[in-house]
Amino acid sequence: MPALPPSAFSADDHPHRRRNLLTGEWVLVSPHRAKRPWQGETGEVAPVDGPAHDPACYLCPGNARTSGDVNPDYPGAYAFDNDFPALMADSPAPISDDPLFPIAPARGAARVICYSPHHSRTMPDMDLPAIRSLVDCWADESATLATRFANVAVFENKGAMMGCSSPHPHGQIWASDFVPTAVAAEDREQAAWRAAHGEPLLAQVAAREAELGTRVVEANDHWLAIVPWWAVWPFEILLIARDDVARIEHLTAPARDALAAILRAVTRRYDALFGASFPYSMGWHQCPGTSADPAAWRLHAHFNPPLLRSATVRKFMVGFEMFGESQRDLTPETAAARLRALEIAA
Ligand code: H2U
Ligand code: ZN
Repeated sequence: MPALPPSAFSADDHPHRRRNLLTGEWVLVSPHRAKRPWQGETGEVAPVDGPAHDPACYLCPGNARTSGDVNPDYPGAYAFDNDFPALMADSPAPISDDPLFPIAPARGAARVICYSPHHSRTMPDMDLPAIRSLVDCWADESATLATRFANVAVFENKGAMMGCSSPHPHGQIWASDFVPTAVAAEDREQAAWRAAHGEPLLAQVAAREAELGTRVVEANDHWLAIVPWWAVWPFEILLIARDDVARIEHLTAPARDALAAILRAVTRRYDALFGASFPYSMGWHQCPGTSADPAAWRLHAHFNPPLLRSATVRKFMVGFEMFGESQRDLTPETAAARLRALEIAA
């Protein structure tokens, strides 16, 4: 069959691949498959007013954790050493030079962050001063851990679907003496971009996306939330710092206030999409201590939510995605338009 001329191509209709400039990986987009009828409901969620304190919760103020340690009566965000850490500061180093069984040392620290004393309020239900307290906690933890470890990974698993172990809103930090694979890929790609184009990749992405608007979900003076060109998850969001900042602790006070506002707005849009508390895994990416080019870095957070069609129907990364490359049906532009169109309370 003869190939159609390039002018016949439409990104809304025809399968194509898009390259993720942060990782170098490709994603297959099959937009015609999203034209199946849509019957999902959408709308604002009524706030679920669960209890402020649960005597059986390991994370509530004043309660004992599994280790027996008692949480203080903390007023805002509160961080403590994970009682079951995945990384430890003093593990002995393995010794082997067998090329068939490569092995490397792994040392670090793991912390848990309770978002607030309130047992039931997730980010979209927290008020701005409470979210700002969380941002300050992330920044302080990141600064302290960076003096001892090469990488500080700040993240949140939200919802049982994403493996979150407690309803008390919380996140985690894993600091490591090595740079994990995904951060190393972004370090390599951002350095290569700046070498070739003279500017940080995400500075250029943020400027162009703000101008185009088609993939923008929320914006303020210091932050831009987009469904990126290369999004893999149906409603994936990339939250980019618009100031020239590479680490959380370097955010100014106005940028921290603006971050609290955009976090609330983005998570409210997420909850409004399917009228239910929206699960995701959120992770910050910041310049590691051993970066090839710190000036190429721009602080950002990824929100990877699993949901596709409703509060219960999720996208599975299986088959072609697992053994070939990631694939999506809904275009990032359509996902951004749907998130943007939702009515949310200020
Ligand atoms: P996740 O919900 O993302 O799994 O995070 C909860 C973390 O809290 C988990 O890593 C820790 C678990 O080890 N934890 C404690 O450190 N102490 C406790 O008493 C309960 C849970
Ligand atoms: Zn609790």
